[in-house]
Amino acid sequence: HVDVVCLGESMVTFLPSRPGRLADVPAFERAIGGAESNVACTLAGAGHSTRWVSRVGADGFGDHLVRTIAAAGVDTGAVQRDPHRPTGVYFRTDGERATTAGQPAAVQPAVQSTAEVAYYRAGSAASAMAPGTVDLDAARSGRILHLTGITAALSADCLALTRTLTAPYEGRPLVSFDVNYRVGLWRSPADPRVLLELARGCDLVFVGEDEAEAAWGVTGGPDALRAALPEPETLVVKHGAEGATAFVREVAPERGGGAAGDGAPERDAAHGSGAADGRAPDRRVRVPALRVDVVASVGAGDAFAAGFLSATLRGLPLRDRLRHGHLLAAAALTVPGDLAEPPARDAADRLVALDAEAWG
Ligand code: KDG
Repeated sequence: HVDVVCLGESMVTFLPSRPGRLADVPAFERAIGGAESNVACTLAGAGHSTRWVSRVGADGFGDHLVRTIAAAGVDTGAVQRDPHRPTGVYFRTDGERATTAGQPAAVQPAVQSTAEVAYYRAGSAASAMAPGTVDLDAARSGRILHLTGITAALSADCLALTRTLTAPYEGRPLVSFDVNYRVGLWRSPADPRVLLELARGCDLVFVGEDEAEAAWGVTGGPDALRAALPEPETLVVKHGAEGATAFVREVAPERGGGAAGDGAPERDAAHGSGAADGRAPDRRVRVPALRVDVVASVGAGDAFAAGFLSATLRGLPLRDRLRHGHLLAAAALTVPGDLAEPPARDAADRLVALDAEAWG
């Protein structure tokens, strides 16, 4: 088994040469994007074995994606080439948030200030991923399978594939799901509430408070979200620039340290929800985000997920899983592209071990 398999569409991304509106930016630089391959690349950089499962065109952009993601240390052997459909591309601007120094760190806001995104991905090679076209054995070959709600929005086939992979089956890996509500992908009659249904079938879910409100109309903070999503063993609710709250239902004591590693001020020992419906009570930990000068927020949510997953694979306590998420998000927030070089593991561990004062 590899540590993590990430499945989803990646695109060649065009980053603006300067701030401004899409109508005004004169030149763009080529980079790569794709929430799931971002997670795979970041995890590979953090020392984990990863595989990316996807479909790209038999074109130069497809070559570039596969080459770049493989060069990051990710296994791309299960990526299919589609001779009939192109690789998706997208252009974006940074918006106000990215040009204002002193902004606090944000964990991938779903609704970004004035940033504009122009996707050219309808009918892409990846939108033809389906239960019958994807190598399902490869998709299920990790200790963790990481998916996002972006895939569900790409086509009926992609939604069917997401349903297949999030349904219960014998020997299922731990399924991680980042809701990743992308407003621009849900303009058709499709209803983003399907993301709530999909998330319910997963073991670990990442969701922003803002996107839960925009996609599902769920308001009322992390406890309300936990009430709406009681099934996943782990739920991570992101509060934009403020931080994140994780809920974990633990039947057995946590591996790798448990209470000794969890700072008391950030932790409620037991959280009431669950007891009434026969589920074990939650542990609930809230950890503030790091404050950094944001260069571009895109990719920060993926880096956060990668940090949390890496620490989960290492059996670290819940508080430290969140801190590793924030640390990698901070790295991604301070570069223009989606991907930042993660700090070496021992450096990351030292930063995560800093006291509560350093962590706000
Ligand atoms: O999380 C970053 C992604 O949003 C970006 O790389 C592009 O995958 C992408 C998407 O579909 O928005």
